[in-house]
Amino acid sequence: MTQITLTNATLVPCTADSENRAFNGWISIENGRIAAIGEGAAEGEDMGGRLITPALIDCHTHLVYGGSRAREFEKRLEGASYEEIAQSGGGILSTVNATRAASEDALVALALPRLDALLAEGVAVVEVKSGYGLTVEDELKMLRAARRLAQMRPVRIVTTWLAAHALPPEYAGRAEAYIDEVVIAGLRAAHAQGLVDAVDGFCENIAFSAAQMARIFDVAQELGLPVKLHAEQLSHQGGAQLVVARKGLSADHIEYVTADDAKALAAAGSVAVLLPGAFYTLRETQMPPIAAFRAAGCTMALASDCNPGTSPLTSLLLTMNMGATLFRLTPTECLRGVTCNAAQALGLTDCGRLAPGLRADLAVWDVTDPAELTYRIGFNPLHSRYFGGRKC
Ligand code: DI6
Ligand code: FE
Repeated sequence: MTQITLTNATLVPCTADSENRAFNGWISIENGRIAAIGEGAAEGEDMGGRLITPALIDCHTHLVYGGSRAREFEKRLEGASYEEIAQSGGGILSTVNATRAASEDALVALALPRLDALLAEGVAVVEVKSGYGLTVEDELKMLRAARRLAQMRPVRIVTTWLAAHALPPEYAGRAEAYIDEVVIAGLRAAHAQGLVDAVDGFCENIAFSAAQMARIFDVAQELGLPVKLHAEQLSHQGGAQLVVARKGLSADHIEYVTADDAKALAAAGSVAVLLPGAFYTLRETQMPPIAAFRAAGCTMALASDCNPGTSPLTSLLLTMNMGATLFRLTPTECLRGVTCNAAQALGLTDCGRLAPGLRADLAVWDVTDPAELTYRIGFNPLHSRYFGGRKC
């Protein structure tokens, strides 16, 4: 049995009862799990008062992809809109071409530096979506690449089927056939191969309708897979209400949700996943209704949305800062958004909090005030990271 105790630490458990109150104390780890946590002095490794939080969780990324969208970025700087670029065959489809052309090995090699950037800031769990293959085989290739990342680094990868991300040109005008032949057929294959943990879609006027997503969710639920949705990002399409009806894990982006949607999400127990990196990159002005989420008691998470088009972001610390500066979230909401609430958004109950019995996934920081994590810009105070009780 391996047992260690970290003592003289400033602990923020991120559990519901203690909220984000930081206290001086100790935490003991046994066999990769948190054994106990307490206030005051104890024998053990002196942490010098350093802050210990749950390791961070990035609950929404498109980490695996080929190519670059730097040229498109320049076009947008010159005034082209994201929708215009998408409609002229650029945008997601340019990443689809590059991802189809890349081998599985190449996709892994391209994703690793992005993953390493996240891990360097104390991340332990990363959700990774497919959605740039848009053929059965290329979508499966993306998910195999995502799964391989967990064998190459000390990290937990949660995979999501996002074949309903864009309509590929070979199916132009035949969205229903694409849904049957690629989205649903591929989902069944991915499930049979153990490659998929959840199902997502892009519910938007430039992508798929709520009715189309409902058809895909029927199959997800038949297979016992949880659902979530890119909903109400650029317009209001009814995606959030679909998540509610299916008791989905989360509705993501949701700049255009209404106060009624917020109440319904809270009642369904679905998490509102806020993605300030995409809001920032697209220079959106429609804010997600934070006051309505708070009033409804809706659980809010924050994620990087790391993707080559709308959020080329591989920093959860910067995501937290953007959550505060752009969306006016409190530092406490930002920290909970990338720990306990992000775990909830992934349906994980064994991580994201410091409590006995949970995985010992910890981040140790060279600061004492938890608000420092949100307040600083471009500064990484990570001291060390524990993954399943192992310092790495
Ligand atoms: N919403 C987004 O912000 C990303 N996907 C999505 O459905 C953008 C993906 C991209 O532009 O490559
Ligand atoms: Fe996304």
